[in-house]
Amino acid sequence: MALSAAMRRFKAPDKNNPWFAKFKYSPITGLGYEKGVVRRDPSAILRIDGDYFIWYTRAAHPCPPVGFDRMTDTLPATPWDLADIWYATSADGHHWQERGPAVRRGGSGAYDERGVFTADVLQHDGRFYMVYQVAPSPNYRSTPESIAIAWADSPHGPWTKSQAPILEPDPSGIVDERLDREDCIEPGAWDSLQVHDPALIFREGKFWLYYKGEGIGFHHMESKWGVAIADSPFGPYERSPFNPVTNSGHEVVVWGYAGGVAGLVNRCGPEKNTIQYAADGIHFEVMAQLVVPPQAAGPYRVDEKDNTEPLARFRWGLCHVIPQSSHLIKQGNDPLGLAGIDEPWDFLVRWELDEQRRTYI
Ligand code: AAL
Repeated sequence: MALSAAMRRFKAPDKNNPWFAKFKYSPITGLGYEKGVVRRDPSAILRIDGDYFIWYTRAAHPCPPVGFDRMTDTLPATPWDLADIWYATSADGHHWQERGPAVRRGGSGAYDERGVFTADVLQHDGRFYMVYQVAPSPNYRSTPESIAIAWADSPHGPWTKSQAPILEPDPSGIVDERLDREDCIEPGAWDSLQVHDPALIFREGKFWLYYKGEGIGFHHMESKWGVAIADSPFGPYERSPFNPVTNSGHEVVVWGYAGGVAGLVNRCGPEKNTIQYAADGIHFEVMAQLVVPPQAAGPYRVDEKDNTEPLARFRWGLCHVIPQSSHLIKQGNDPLGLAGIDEPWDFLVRWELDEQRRTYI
């Protein structure tokens, strides 16, 4: 077969690479497209007493987002503005029942007054720890966003929130909150503007909090990941001196495997759309390059005893779909029903590995 140099680069390494994956997408019931409601950024999925549990950002808005210049106390700037964290359960991973709010945004003057969103939940020693993003009010273009934690004895709650965020942006850099990060007075560190998308992993007796950082003076799509480590889930968290631990990546998707940490690095940076692995949780290497990976994937986290291959904790889950960029996952006969959607209400779909299509060629 005649092969271009580009295709030759992929053929040999990816054919039998256990880290390589292609994906297929299908609609779900209960958390699909709904006018007036945003559902996005799902957590990893846990199985508890025979049911699957998922937590996600949910907002009911009077209109599609109006942007930072027109937002008010009730009009959202972005799809994830004025949001709370809700949860849903399912017996089969296809049909979901929305169960209500898990963690709501705080009252007037609270550190999380404008929004709580982008959750991940770790089950550890019989307890549930939820890490998530928080935004104060007012929330302008360049307002700092932080990471907080809540805990519960049952996946149904009630959840107790931390008194204060557990991780805040690096204090370097100066920007007027109302202006764009690129129009700053003084640039800061890679995570000086906002810390986002937390995911908590327990390894080597400590809590490893992976997060996405955005920096004052940096471009919008120049995000990277860092990690901060603590003895207790509530902190204090200490940033790794090696941060950032990736040079790319948007929503953080990480899973423990073989003593190390694997991750789906997507959307941003020179190594976007790759699966990476760090045996020590810090020094990530590219293991496979992907096409059309799920956006903000929440993978089903199998138990440690079933965690026997690289993608065991990345076989299926939910992800969000942003209707405006729906061409990304438009497939064949439009099984997700995207063609009829003309308004930007983000929603959740199911993704899974496409075992039939394991190579590029
Ligand atoms: C997401 C995440 C964070 C960002 C925004 C909402 O996909 O990266 O949550 O703040 O976009």
